[in-house]
Amino acid sequence: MRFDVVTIFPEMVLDSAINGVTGRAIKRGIVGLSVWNPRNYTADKHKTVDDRPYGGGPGMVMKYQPLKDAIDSARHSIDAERVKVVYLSPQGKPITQQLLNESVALDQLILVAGRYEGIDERFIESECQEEWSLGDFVISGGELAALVVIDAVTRLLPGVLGDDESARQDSHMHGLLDCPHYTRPEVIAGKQVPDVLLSGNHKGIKRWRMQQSLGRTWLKRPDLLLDKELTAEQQTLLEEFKIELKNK
Ligand code: 9D3
Repeated sequence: MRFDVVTIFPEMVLDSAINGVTGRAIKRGIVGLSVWNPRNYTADKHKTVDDRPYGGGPGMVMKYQPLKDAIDSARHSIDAERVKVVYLSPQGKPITQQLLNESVALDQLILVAGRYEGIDERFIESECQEEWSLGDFVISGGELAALVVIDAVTRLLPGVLGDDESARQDSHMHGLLDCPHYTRPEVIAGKQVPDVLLSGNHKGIKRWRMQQSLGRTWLKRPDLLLDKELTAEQQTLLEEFKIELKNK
């Protein structure tokens, strides 16, 4: 899979993506990453990528032509069948795991990162299939959003994570929050590691972890439980969690 990021801050994307899971996937050739800087596609001597908004108002708007020439270079750089162009913007559809799952089948994902007040609407209409957002808060540009997408999609590609981590990821994509984790020492500031985790009872541990996942989801993110069918066993575990909580 190939990621292409259209950005006036290419080093911001590359310097980050070379680390960790994404960096390893790039080195192993599982993913490709290229950056396309609209500034390299300007025609004037000042390399102008932005201009004043029609109608007035504060801020600047990214010009159509440097963006268009940059994205055309990205498109023509490989012969990909399944290509999607996504504009990262505060007006976009909120990114969810489900949205990202649908992207793993692509050959090329072109991510357009805006700066300033935004980009010329005609570029969005003619070149971008979708608009994606990180959520209802303000950041300064689309680069961090592009990095989030690259990281999250790369983790889904076959061979990127080890078998262990893949299996864990699968089980965690089923819409519940994670259970708590503990490592040595056994006591920290008077707080004991839960007994069951030291018991060696693997069925008991599995049951406890599922119960914690259910209970924490109910406490912290009840919205996640609304569109989720719990098994009879899960319902029992959650009821038991609620009773234990009351008795504390
Ligand atoms: C303060 C400027 N805002 C006026 C109400 C508009 C605005 C323009 C450009 C807000 C943010 C940005 C830059 N943001 C992104 O490019 C962006 C973003 C975001 O800000 N929030 C959540 N997801 C994303 S994805 C790209």
